[in-house]
Amino acid sequence: MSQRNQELFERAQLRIPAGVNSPVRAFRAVGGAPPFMERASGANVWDAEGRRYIDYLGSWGPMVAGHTHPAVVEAVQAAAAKALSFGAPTESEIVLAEAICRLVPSIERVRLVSSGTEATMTAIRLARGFTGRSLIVKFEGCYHGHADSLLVKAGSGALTFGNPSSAGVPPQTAAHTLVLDFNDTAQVEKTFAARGGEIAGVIVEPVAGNMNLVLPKPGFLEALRVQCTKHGAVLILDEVMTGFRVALGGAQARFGIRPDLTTLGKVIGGGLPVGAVGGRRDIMEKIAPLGPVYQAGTLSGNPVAVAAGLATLKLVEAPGFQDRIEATTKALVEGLAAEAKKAGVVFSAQSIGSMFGVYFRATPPTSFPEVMQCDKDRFNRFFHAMLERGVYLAPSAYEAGFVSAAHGAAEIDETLKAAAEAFRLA
Ligand code: KE4
Repeated sequence: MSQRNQELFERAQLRIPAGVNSPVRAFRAVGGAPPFMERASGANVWDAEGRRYIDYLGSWGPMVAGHTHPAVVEAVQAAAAKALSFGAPTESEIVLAEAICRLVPSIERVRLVSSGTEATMTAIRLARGFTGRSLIVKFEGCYHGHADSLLVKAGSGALTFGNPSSAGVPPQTAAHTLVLDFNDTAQVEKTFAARGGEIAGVIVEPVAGNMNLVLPKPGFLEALRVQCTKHGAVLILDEVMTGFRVALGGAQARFGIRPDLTTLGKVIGGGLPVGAVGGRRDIMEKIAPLGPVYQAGTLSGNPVAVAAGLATLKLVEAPGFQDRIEATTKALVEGLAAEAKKAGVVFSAQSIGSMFGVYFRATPPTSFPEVMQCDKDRFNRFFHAMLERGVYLAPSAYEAGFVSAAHGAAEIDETLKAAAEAFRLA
């Protein structure tokens, strides 16, 4: 740990709990102290010591076009020079709403908010308000932000209510959340058979990225669609992470699933605070001031943030953008697996779009229990060996990684060279 970073970390902890404004940044999962970042460009970030890293975090997803893309910076500067915020409607919000509806056809109406948490919190409130029911189904290992109803872990046994996974969430709140096993289609069908009439909605990451990357098994998402339709429950695809990243139209386009509601974030803000909840017109028209489901936000649709999002979406939908970034990500994971094999390390990796997962396990996990079998300690040693060699991976064995359009053959080669050494040290 360099001197300057250490000083900043100690100073930060005097005024900010754990020295960070979001828990995962504190490096508690991987150990050690986090480098404090100072500037970024393209595929790279530099810390307070001027050390450069190839960045596979990309701010946890938003920086899909690469850091400080000139078109995005220019759009932000132009918007900021006109106004920082109105708290009144602007044309740019209409343009972003129209773009989202065009790129994600299941979204007929959309409300902009300022974070993914606000989007998912609103989506479950809409599901409850629309159906008049209270029960929400989520899946262990999926993360949807920190709204009370979603900070719930599996209770004992699948059909019992959830237990709070955070202090401060009343058991009465957790009682309205049922936590099932991701990819367990039979369990979903059994749960709906037993309690379908009570279920307001199901919220799922269509491709899980918060327990590391776990792909949906064939039939799993389809079963959610069938059961929600059959029992009148609202199917919410949380595409905050997968939106515009696993495909231009998100995971729903890639897997051919039409949800009732979709939540978005990250990419649609291009690094600035934007979230969105959208979907079926009849559900969205339940939201205030049209309908009885209240929701609001001082900075919702902020013109500077919207400008960053619009400029990013323009880049993302350019011809060939998705194919190129998917090919780069594939080259990364195939190269990592090859280096691990040469080093004789039990390892696997996979990617979808420009999201990827690395696992110290012989095959990619297909469920939360299988993720838990990964060798976390070995990942942590690998993480630090890569960091020391100028490669910044997500600081947890249970997070996905992200490639941007600014990553190219040179970055992949440099990463694989670092990995060749890091695997021997892990
Ligand atoms: P935010 O409130 O952090 O903007 O979004 C919450 C959220 C909702 N849904 C999904 C699928 C998400 O991945 C997230 C946030 N992702 C984490 C990364 N694991 C954000 C990083 C952090 O918490 O600092």
